[in-house]
Amino acid sequence: MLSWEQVQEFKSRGFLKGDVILSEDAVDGLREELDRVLTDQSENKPVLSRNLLQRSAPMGDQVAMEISQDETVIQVVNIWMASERFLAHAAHPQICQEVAQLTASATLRVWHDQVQYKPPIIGGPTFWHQDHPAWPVLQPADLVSAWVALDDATIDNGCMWMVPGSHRWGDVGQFLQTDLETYQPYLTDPAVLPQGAEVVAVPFEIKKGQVGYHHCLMWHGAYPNRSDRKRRAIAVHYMPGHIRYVPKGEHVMGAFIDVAPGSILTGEAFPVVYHAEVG
Ligand SMILES: O=C(O)CCC(=O)C(=O)O
Repeated sequence: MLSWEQVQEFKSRGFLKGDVILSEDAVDGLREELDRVLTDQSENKPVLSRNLLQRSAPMGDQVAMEISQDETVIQVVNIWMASERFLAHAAHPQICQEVAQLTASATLRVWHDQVQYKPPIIGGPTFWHQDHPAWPVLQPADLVSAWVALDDATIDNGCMWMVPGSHRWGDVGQFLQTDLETYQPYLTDPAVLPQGAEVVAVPFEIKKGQVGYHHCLMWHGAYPNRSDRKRRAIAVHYMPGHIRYVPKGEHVMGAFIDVAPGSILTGEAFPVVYHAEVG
């Protein structure tokens, strides 16, 4: 359970470090499951498993050309569909209770999960982005993600970086740009930012088994991994109970949506992982 001060910190900064919530054994169990899925040994399959850096969007051709062929960020979307252990992780009682506090919601559904694995030396960057503009089918922008490290995530192996307060600037309506020398974010047209907004990124180092929370409008990105250590993590993107489906844009999870436009986004592919009895 989060304290009142922690909830206020999240509201103001848009991200928050939580507890170490997974034991060594639990982390080992998830790592084994990840290996099983990545080596195609699981009976059921995730929705996607790919090297994120082998596609051009949303990086743009220019950036794609400047990224070396070897750079790799393995992304596995909805590993919970391939692994009971990852499904149980998505329903982790402490994480769900804390996300329920951060979203002020009595119900949570999983929008989707994703592993991001940056291998040693060749692990590529995470380009600066906001999550919600990539999820146009969901309204309003009230989702919160729980990112749990499966290795210590530090600056040298590509921990995420955050821009404090940026979730309060809304959807900035353009791709965030990544400076490929400094891996810091910038905007092509900074005039869209509210007066006084300062783009200052800070590292968000997370210990193995620890959880970090971020709001779906938070500006975030990560350096490449040039260390000799892996950087594996599982993020679960949680929908509070009031999130509705809006038929707009495209997303890989779109194929799983079968509710009418304007309805609460329910369905087997979006399991309820938390429900508090109110009253
Ligand atoms: O793991 C990363 O480097 C990026 C993850 C991310 O963008 C997210 O969880 O929203």
